[in-house]
Amino acid sequence: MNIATKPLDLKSETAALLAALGVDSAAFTGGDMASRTPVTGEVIAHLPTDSADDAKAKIDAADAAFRAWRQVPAPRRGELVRLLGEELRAHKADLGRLVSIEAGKIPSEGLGEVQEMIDICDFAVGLSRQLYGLTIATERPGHRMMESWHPLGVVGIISAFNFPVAVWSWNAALALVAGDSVVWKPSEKTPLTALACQAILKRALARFGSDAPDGLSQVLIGGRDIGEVLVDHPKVPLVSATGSTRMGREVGPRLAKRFARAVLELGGNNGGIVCPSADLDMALRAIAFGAMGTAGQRCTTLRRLFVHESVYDQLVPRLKKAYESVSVGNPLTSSSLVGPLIDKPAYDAMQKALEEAKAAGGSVTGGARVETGATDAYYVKPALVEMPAQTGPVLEETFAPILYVMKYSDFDAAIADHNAVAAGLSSSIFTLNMQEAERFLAADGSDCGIANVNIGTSGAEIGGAFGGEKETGGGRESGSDAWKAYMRRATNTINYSKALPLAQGVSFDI
Ligand code: UN1
Repeated sequence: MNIATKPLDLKSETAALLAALGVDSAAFTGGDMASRTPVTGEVIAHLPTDSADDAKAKIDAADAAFRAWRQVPAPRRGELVRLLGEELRAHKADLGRLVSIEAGKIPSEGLGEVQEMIDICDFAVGLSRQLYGLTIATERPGHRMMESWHPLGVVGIISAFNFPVAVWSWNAALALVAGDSVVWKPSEKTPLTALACQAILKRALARFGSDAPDGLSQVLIGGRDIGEVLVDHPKVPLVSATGSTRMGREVGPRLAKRFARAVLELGGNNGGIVCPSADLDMALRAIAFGAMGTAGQRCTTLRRLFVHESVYDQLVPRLKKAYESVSVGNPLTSSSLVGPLIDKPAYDAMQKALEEAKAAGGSVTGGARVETGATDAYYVKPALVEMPAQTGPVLEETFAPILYVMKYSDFDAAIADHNAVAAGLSSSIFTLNMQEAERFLAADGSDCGIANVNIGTSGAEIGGAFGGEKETGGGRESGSDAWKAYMRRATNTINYSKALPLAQGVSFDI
C-alpha cells in the first residue's frame, strides 16, 4: 500500500499510546535523542537521555532496592510478576501497536511479542514457588548437605531493536522472582517501548503494595556510553545482552575482567535441511515464515537452506513463487506479511550481501526496494538466493530477509555444512525419516542451542531455554532452568552430630 494515499499521524498516535500506557510526556518530548518509526522513517519523539552520572545513580538505587527485595519471600515476589502479566494482558493491544510503530512489525507479530511477555510472566509466577535446590548425600554421619539458591543482585539487561519488549521480559520476569532488581538499557532504535514497559511495571508495583522497594526497575535512555556504564559497574553482577556478535565481543571481555556473569544472546546464521522424505507443503510454509517473517530481522531467522537434490526442483520453484508474491508494505495500513527494515544501514547491508552473493555465483530472486512514498522508510522484497556453495556472504549473518539456498546430495556433508558457520543459535530439519531426524538432534548432529524437527528455526516458545553456542555467545534465557543464571548457589553442609569427622578421611587432632 502506498503510504502517501493514507497518511498516518504516527507522532500523535505514539504520544496517545504512550499516555494510555502511563508514560509521562516529559519522557518523550523535548529531549535530544530522536526516535524514528521505520514504518515511514519519520521522527516520532525526542527523548531526554541519561548522563553517565544519572546511570550510576540509577544503578545505585537498583542495588539498594535489591537489598530489600531479596528479603521478600519468592512466592510473594511472584505475585508482582503475576500482576505484571495482568497489566500486560490489559494493555496488550496498545503495547503491541507501539511495537508495530517502533519496530515495524506486522500487527500479529507486535501482539505476538506481547503474548510472549505474558507467557514468560506466567512461567515465572510458577517458578517463584519452584526455585529448588538439591539435597545431596553426604559421606559424613550426622551431617546434611543441601544447596540454596539466593538472589544475585542488580541484573543489567541490554536488548536489541528487533524484540524490543519480549527480551526485556524474559530477563526481568526471571530476575524479579529470583529476588534481583533490574536495570535495562534498550536499543537506541526502540526506547519508547521500553518506557512503556517501565510504566506497565509501575502499574503492577502500585497494585503490589509497599513491600516492593523503590528503584526495583530502572531504564537507561541513551547510547553506547550508557551501556558501558552498566557493563562496567561493580554493583551489577550479571548482564544479559542481546545483539550482534560484535557487541558481544566487547561486552563479554569487560564482564569477564571484573568476574561478572554474562548471558550473551548474539548473532544467528540459522540453517535448515530439507530431506528427500520431507512434507514439502509443510516445509514451504515453515521456511516462508522462518525466512521472511519479521522482515528477516529475528536472531532466529532462517538464513541458509540445504535442499536434497531429489526434491530441489519441486520445492525451490514453489519457494520462489512465494517470494515473488509475498506482500510487502506498511504494516499499519495494509495486511502485508513483510514490514520495513529498521533503517537505511540495514537496507545497505542487505544490498551489499546480495552483490557479494552474485559475485560468488548466486542467482537472486527478489531483494529490490519497494517504494511506499516515504523516502526514509526501507521496504524490500525478501530475497532468495540460489548458491552453488556455502561461500562469501552465506557465512555471515546479514540482518535482513535473505535466504541462501543450496543443493545437497550427501546427508553427512549437509550436516557438516550446516555446522560450518561461526554462529550456533537455531536449526531445523524437515524429514519424515526417523534416522535423519534423530541424527540431526544427536551429539554429532546440529551444533546449535535450538534444533527442531519439522518446524522452522524461529518462533520459539518461552518454556525452553533460549540461546545458542559458538559466536551466539552460549547464554540461555527464558524457560527451563535459565533462572539459575539469575541467582547464586550456596552449598550448605550442616553437622547435627556431636563429632567433627573431616571429609576425605583427613585427621587433624589438636
Ligand atoms: C530474537 O530475535 O532476539 O524464537 C528473539 C523467536 C522468538 C524470539 C526471538 N521467540 O523467534
